[in-house]
Amino acid sequence: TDLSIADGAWLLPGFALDAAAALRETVEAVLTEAPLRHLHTPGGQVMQVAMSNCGPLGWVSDARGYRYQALDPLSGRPWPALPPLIAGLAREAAARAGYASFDADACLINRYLPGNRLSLHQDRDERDFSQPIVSISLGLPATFLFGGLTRADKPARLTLRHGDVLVWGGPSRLRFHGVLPLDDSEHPLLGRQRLNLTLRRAA
Ligand code: MD3
Ligand code: FE
Repeated sequence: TDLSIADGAWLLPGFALDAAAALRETVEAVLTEAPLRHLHTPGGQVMQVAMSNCGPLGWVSDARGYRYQALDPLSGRPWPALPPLIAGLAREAAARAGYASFDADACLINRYLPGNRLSLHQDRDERDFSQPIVSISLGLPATFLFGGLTRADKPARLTLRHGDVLVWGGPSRLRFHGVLPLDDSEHPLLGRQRLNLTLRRAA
């Protein structure tokens, strides 16, 4: 059963469960072409969460700032193609949450190891904030924080489990959000990690 998290934001518990094993293999194949790496923030910090991308555009961060680009800076080649399995699942999830015809052009892959966190931030590097963001969680559970439209709004907590899908759109698209440090345990399919796929319309 779908849960309304906030205005325009939906949790679809277990929406990706049936596809999880195929998703894991698909992501592994992407990561052999575009390995996970620790990006640097414009402020000079190294991000705990390791990242890669697939699709026409990939999100990167370095001393010059945050942006989407067509080429993987590690290889100089285009990011791996967006696998139809991932694009299709994101489109179905968005439709279920009321966002018809979601057409992602960017898939960010986030890998959390025990202890890794993602500090509170907004996603605002995309061109069109009327397009939702779809996030697919695999592996170890994480405590997700979602705040309001200003950093000062005290965030609420939500556990994201293996196979859960979140859709953020409408008035919630620019909410502050983050992830608490990952607890150490073992997931039967993913081992000691959490993978998050975040699908966006960047351009
Ligand atoms: C709420 N990733 O990649 S996904 C990110 O679990 C990011 O890896 C987290 O935040 C993760 O930018 C959270 C859920 C999510 C993604 C985008 C959002 C929630 C959001 C954009 C607006 C509001
Ligand atoms: Fe985010």
